[in-house]
Amino acid sequence: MSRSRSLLSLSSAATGLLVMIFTSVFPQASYEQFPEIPPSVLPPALQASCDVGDDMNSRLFRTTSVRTQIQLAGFWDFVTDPSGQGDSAQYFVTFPKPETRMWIPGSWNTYARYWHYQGIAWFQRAFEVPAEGQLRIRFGGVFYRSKVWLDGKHLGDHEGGYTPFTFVLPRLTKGAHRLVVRVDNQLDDESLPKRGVDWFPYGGIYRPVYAELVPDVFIDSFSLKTPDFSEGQATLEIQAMVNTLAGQNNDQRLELEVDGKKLYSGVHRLTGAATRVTFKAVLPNPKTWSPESPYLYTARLSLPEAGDDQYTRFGVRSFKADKYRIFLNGRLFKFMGANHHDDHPDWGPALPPHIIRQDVEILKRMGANGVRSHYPTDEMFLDYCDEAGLVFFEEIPAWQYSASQMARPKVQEKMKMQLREMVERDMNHPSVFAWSLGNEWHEFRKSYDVIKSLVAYARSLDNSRFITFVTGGAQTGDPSELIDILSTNWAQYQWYDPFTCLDPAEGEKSISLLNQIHERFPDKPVILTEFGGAESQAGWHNWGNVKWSEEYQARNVRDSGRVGLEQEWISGGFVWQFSETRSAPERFLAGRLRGWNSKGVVDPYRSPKLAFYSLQELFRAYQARGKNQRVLSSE
Ligand code: ADA
Repeated sequence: MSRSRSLLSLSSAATGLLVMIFTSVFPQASYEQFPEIPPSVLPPALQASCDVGDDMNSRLFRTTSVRTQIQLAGFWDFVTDPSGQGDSAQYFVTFPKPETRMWIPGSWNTYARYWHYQGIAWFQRAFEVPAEGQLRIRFGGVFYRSKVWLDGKHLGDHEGGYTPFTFVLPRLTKGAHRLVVRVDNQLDDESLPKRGVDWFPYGGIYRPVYAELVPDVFIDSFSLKTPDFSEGQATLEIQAMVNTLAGQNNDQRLELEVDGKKLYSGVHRLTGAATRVTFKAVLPNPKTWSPESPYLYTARLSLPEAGDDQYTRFGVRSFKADKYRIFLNGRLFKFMGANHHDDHPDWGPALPPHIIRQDVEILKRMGANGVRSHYPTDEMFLDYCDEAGLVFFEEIPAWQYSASQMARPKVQEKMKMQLREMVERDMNHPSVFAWSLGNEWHEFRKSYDVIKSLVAYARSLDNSRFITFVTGGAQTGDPSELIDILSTNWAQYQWYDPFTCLDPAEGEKSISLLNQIHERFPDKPVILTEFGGAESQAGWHNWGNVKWSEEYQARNVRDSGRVGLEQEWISGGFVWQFSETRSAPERFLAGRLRGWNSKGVVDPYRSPKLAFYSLQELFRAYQARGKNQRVLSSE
């Protein structure tokens, strides 16, 4: 008895000693210090949005009240075509015996059988059109190249994996029709992203796809800007593309309602197949959108005589830069955010609505007010950002191009196309803060003229948002003059050097490099677009200086993030990264734990790592100090 008791006390003394050592080495890692997580941190709008109202499950609101829509999600016939014989064998006329039936939206790379498959694949499905008329088919996202046929007739091609594309078929008969899609997820040196990019090139029809019957005259798209507003009123600037079958000229009445109230009615002359229509309207007593109070309006644009309508949501808010500081609606704004990939071990990039919603909820629990992605994310994700008050930093997937790649006209053309498709799709989201031209072009100083023309192009698409590109490491160069915000990926302690450790001297060196940005451009805002990247094996703990441990990651994340919030001239940043994500096949064994980029602050299934709590503590402490509430005029 006494022997076991003394053993017990000996072991508890040893445990106590270990705990003492542990807590003195990692004072921030003690669980008692982690703030409690409230049951729900979502704003009321997000809590109420279970009823998405959109039968196509593509958005959080219905996009039309008059068009008949046809859901094309579901099982499609699927066959791979590694040798590329499908074109000459005319799979679009006679589809071969399917290898399997595949659930759409989805990616073949999430199926065990096609886990590694990069190549060509064919999809087929039949569907019913309930009445004769003009049919518009919309693909939300197909990775990466696609070719589409309807009833054996080639409709067109699309390149680019993250933006929607449509086809309009005049006078389609009532009854059964057959769609065939050829998809190729092989990347190369001129694709966006390029081959070897640090995320997985999941192949497939992975975002919502549907068709709808549209009248002879219909609204193809519409954007809504709120350039000026005061407490009394906001000016709405509307731009719509109205299409006319066979291009007849005619006059059409357009009406705009906001939250059910008519704000505009006017007749416009339509000329040719597609006419750009612009007009202004006044919204009285506007409520503003912000992370604390993300107020959203619903607008409906209609063609009452032609019998068409389209809905969008928008917010009234203004981001302004005043020297190196960013203000949202006149209050100081610093990012406390995370980089997000549309990626999940079970769903790949085809995040279903409940996972999107949960990711947004986790970000809110972390105390985040922002998100960044390397490419246009899922449209529903942006809808949730609008509702939850997460400010979105949006980019085209021009990732780590060399100067010679940037110099190729083909690459520039594709970059412009991606920019245009991204801006057209996402223009109306109040959450979207900036358009980024790309990430970490290591030789960007050699690409001045190319960058200049891309910046001018981006401004011509949308002059109401900041334009930027992201540098790898604290760097500036002459092209930095061209942009509104200096965006830089930075960590206080480096990760890739095999001998790196959480060494204060190394930290000071990185900070002094960072300071040089502000020394050269004292009047431009700086954002740490990626901070604190360090990989950790979830569940593996060790003394803080040991690479791959959760402690190492937590410390790097916290220290780097703190610099972004405490340096007056830095407008905060985004941790690299939200969850662990599957990396490119080329990187499977190159410094990537089991082929995944393990720098997530939550693991692939979204369980929190220590780094999540470090950030939560940092972000909440900053919020508690009320720093993001300082007003422009009192500065
Ligand atoms: C860069 C890059 C990311 C990712 C990261 C990493 O910062 O922008 O996409 O590759 O490095 O994990 O190394």
